[in-house]
This record gives sequence, C-alpha cells and structure tokens, in this order.
Amino acid sequence: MSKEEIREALIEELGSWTSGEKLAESLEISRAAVWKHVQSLRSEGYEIEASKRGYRLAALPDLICEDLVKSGLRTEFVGRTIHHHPALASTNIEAKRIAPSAENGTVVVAEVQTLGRGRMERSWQSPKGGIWMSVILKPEIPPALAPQLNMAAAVAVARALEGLYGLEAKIKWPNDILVGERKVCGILTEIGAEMDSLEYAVVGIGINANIDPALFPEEWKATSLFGLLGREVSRLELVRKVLEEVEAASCDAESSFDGAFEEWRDRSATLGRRVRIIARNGEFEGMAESLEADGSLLVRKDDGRKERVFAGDCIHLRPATEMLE
Ligand code: BT5
Repeated sequence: MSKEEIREALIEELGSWTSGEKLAESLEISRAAVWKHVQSLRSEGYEIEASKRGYRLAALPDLICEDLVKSGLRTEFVGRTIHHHPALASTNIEAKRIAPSAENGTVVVAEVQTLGRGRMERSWQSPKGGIWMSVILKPEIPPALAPQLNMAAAVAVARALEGLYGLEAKIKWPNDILVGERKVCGILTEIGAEMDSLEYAVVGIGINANIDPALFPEEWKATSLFGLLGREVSRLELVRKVLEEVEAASCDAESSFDGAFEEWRDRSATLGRRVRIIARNGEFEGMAESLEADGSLLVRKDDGRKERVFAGDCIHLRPATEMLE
C-alpha cells in the first residue's frame, strides 16, 4: 500500500526532508496522491511537515503502530500481526470479529476506544495515552481451561510493570492489576468455543499508562502509571514487554500451567483479606481463603461455611495491614 510505503520512507529518513517528487516516482503514483496519503497519515497522528523541500517527519509519533512495535519485539507469535487503529469502539469487539480467520497471536490495538468494555457490560474509560489492546490466542486447550489465559494475562501485565518500572503489581481477584491498592489495569477475556474445543480467546488488556489519574472518579480507586511514576512512560516499550510476557505466560497455560498459576496466587492482593463478594446469585462477606487453578476463589463465610466463587465482583473490605493487628 502506498500509504504504508510513504510512512516507512519518512520513518527511514527521520528528521530529514524527502522530496514529494521522489516519493511519487518511486511509488509510481501522482504527487497529488502522495499529498493525499500524507494528509491521511497526519490524521493518524504523524506530525509530517511539508515545505518546498518535500516532507519531513520530525520525530517518531507516540503511536502504537505495527512497524514501531515490531522493531525490537522478541516474540515467536504474539504480535506477528498487529492491527493498529487511531480509534475503535472496542478492541475486543474488533478482535472477535476477525478472530475466526486471524492467526494465533494477532493483536488489535487502538489509541482510543469510544465504547471500551469492562466485565458484565460495564464501560471502560479509554482516553488517549492509555494502552487498549486485545490479543487473539488460539491454544489447543479445552474451553474449560480458558480462565487460565485470563490468569496468564494478569501475570504477564504484573511482570511487565515490575520489570520495567519496579512497581509492586498485585492481582485483585478475579483479574484487576493493582499497584498500592489502586487499579492500573483491567483485563477482559472473551472466548469463542465449541463444546470440546476452544476456537479462540480474545484477551483484552487495558492499561492506564500516560493518563492523568484525576480523570477517574475517586470511587473507582483507579490510578495510572503517570500518576504512580510522575512521568510519562514509553507506551511502545510497555506494549512490547506485555506482549513478550503474554506469550511466555500463555505458553505456560498451554502446558502445565503450574508456574503461571503459582505466580498468579503469589501476586494475589485478595488472599487472606476480608472481602465482599457480589455474584449473580447474591452478596456475602467472608475471608478469601484460597485460589484454585480454575481461577475460582474460595471464601469462608462468617458462619464457617465455604463458598466457591467462579465469577463476580470482589471488594476488599480492610487493608491487609489492619488484618494483622
Ligand atoms: C475490567 O472490567 O477491568 C476489564 C477492562 C478491560 C478493558 C480492555 S481495554 C482493551 C479491551 N477492549 C475493551 O473494550 N475492553 C478491553 P471491570 O472489572 O468490569 O471494571 C470496570 C469498572 O472499572 C467500571 O465500571 C468503572 O467503575 C471502572 N473503570 C472504568 N474505566 C476505568 C479505567 N480506565 N481504569 C480503572 N477503572 C476503570
């Protein structure tokens, strides 16, 4: 595609001028067509200057586009194909649309989402500066093991945040990534399956990266990497790291899963806490006693009975330190 070629040529000549005539000649298109593609790249966020000397890209744009992510990405299959969109309703919706014909590891990423989704049809704020992406995975596992991919994704994000920024990232059941009790990332895994085989899993990962945390209402107990670190992070570096860790942890999910499961449990912010569970069939309180390999949470109620929870919301009732007093 000429537009892609123009983008590549400008990135290659980063900071220098490339004449419009040369571009037109090498791509065998008119100068007007070059101009049209430049306009389209500008609308995607590329700051391309135009003068008598031609076109110039002064700096790499802060965009998570395929070429930029792939240079330096160390994975076998995750991220081999990346569909980058300036805006989408939801990367999960788009990923599910293309999943049946997409290859294992395909990624859909958007700079903003206009209808970002959380669990149970809740909405997910997805302004510019965050990382909103979905990874299509097609492991050969039965559908019953799909929760492991969800758990693997949480482990992957936690590892990435710790590895890149030294943040102590914890996992709040079922799958929120917390740093210091505040949510910095949410994960939504959806699957397409037959009775006995998983066709695909779409693992949607939303990371509040370079976002002003004041944007989130206090009751969400949300934060962002910008809020935690006091500086902007390289979203490209973070996407690469998360994709690398997703590949490692999802391969683990496909084999024995022991390693990823242990880590999921070790990183739990919920175990040992007093919690309120809001499930489809009602609400109750108790102590979060154990986590099972199928992703469920075992809660001991105040009357001593144990309840196994597969899905629902979990509210941490008191900070862990108070529990020890
Ligand atoms: C989640 O839902 O935590 C899963 C979020 C998954 C988002 C990713 S982004 C890429 C992909 N495409 C999508 O459309 N979705 C996935 P849940 O646990 O239900 O949390 C939703 C609740 O968190 C909302 O009801 C708000 O209270 C709060 N919330 C909304 N936006 C938030 C944000 N950016 N950061 C933290 N909390 C948020």
